[in-house]
Amino acid sequence: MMVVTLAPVDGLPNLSAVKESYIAAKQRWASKMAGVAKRETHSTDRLPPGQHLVENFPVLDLGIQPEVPTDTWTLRIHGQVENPVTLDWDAFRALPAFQDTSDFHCVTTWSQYDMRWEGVAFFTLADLVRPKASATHVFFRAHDGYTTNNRLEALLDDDVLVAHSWNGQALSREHGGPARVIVPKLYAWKGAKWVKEMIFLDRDILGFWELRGYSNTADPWRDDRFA
Ligand SMILES: Nc1nc2c(c(=O)[nH]1)N[C@H]1C(S)=C(S)[C@@H](COP(=O)(O)O)O[C@H]1N2
Ligand SMILES: [Mo]
Repeated sequence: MMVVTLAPVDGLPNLSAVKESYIAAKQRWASKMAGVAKRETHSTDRLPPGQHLVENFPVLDLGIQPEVPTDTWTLRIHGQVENPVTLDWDAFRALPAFQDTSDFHCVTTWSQYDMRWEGVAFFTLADLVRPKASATHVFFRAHDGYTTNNRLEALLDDDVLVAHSWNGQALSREHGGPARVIVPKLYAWKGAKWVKEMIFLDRDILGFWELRGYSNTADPWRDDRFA
């Protein structure tokens, strides 16, 4: 079993300002990692309204599938954080590994169950950069020019990660390799393929689809597709 090490609470900056919700959410994640707790589910209806189940893994992009070699790959995480970082591939892969199986819901109505992802938990990255109390949102940029935004709280869930592998294989280029963001409880456009930058913000900034009429909240169980 994987050993989960939590950063000591007194190692957190400005503890009084750290949101209770961060700590509570992190505890849920840690107990899941330790095998004690099941993941939180959003609903007892596994298939959200208006979705149909597929067995294949369709590819959706903006017509560009950038080739990003791992030897030049970097992930820059900055903004409203105490410790901005730029990770190269080796540094990213040296972070604690996180594996999770989750369902995938695309706004174009297909869903696939039991996608096995492996990568680095969003919590691990958040612990590394230490969000300031002012951080409320995260804006993501990708190598194809795509952007998307999320509420920090939505990312502090026990199933959010930056994935480098899917179903035991290195993530293919068409599916966003070397690394993509997965936010299972939201429509899949909220997870950037070919991710290169995560900016913690003290306000919301809309991303590519959010600017083009898609819902900013993107909750599949509320059929929350369009703004
Ligand atoms: N960089 C980038 N990320 C992206 C997209 C994109 O066009 N570019 N499309 C989004 C959409 S709409 C969906 S449904 C999923 C599709 O992932 P897939 O192609 O692996 O199925 O990626 C999301 N992330
Ligand atoms: Mo999508």
